[in-house]
Amino acid sequence: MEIPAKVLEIAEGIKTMRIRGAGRIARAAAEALKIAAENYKGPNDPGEFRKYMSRIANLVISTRPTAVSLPNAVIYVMYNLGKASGNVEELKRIVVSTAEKFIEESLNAVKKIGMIGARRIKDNAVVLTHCHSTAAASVIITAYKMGKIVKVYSTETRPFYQGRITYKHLSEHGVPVTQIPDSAVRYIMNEVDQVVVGADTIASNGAVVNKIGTSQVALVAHEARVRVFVAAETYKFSPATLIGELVPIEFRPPTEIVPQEWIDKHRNVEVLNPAFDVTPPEYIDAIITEQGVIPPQSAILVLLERFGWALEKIKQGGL
Ligand code: RUB
Repeated sequence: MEIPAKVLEIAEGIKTMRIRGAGRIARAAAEALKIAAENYKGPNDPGEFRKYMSRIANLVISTRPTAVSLPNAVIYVMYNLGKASGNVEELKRIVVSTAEKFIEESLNAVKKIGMIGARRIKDNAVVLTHCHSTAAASVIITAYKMGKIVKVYSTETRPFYQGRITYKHLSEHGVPVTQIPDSAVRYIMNEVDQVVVGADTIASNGAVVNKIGTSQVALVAHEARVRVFVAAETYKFSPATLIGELVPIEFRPPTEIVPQEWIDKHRNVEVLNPAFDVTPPEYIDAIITEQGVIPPQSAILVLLERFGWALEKIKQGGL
């Protein structure tokens, strides 16, 4: 059976970063599964429906490698489908309702993170953020509305300039934002009280994978004794890291850094575009989740609580 055009559009949107940011990617993935189920027109055979859904799941997961929120969203829906029995109509309903539940819980988690995280922001704080994270923005906007934030420094976040999205997002809520180039972070850090960033993936040892440059920001903050907070929903914790799997770092096309003509003229120059980096737990003061604030060293507890059920499957190579 053909894959519905809308599902292909979502997959392409994630790949080309029209849909970006780990939370939005996860919700888009759940939406793609829902649309696929609703549009299934294959044989009236539960086995065929399951095969079709697995094909969609693999397609969606293959779009971007680093943010674990993507496979976690897909696995959540597919695990519930795997447990269910019944005819095609019943199975379709399971996919639709679990996808909707994931999306709703995800949006609620971002709101809760805002409320929980804002309590950790000091009065009259100057905050620095990197890239564009809806979870980090939720903390910043909530704290601003509580009258706690006087200024936000937002890095431009080369090469994709997600800082401009942050600027627009925060400004729309009245937050005073100053854009700085990524290279100005150390210069400006002595004015900063707290750093708040998001996460694509959190490993069982508390290491945080986020937009390239996050680890430099955290290192500079550590040197300046500025506290670093990571705002992340619990579906950004990676169950595979419980058994020692590494988080794959996405390398994107060099044309996001320099134009093709430049590459053609400088054939002997290699241009690398790693999209994410890893910040070790020692440089992170706390992770703000929808369940509360934890030290990075407690990431393993979140993982066991949320993904304990997945361990057997992971060991068998099933996730
Ligand atoms: C986005 C990025 C964000 C996290 C968290 O990278 O690194 O900090 O995904 O975002 P990209 P959110 O632009 O390459 O997707 O809190 O919105 O999930």
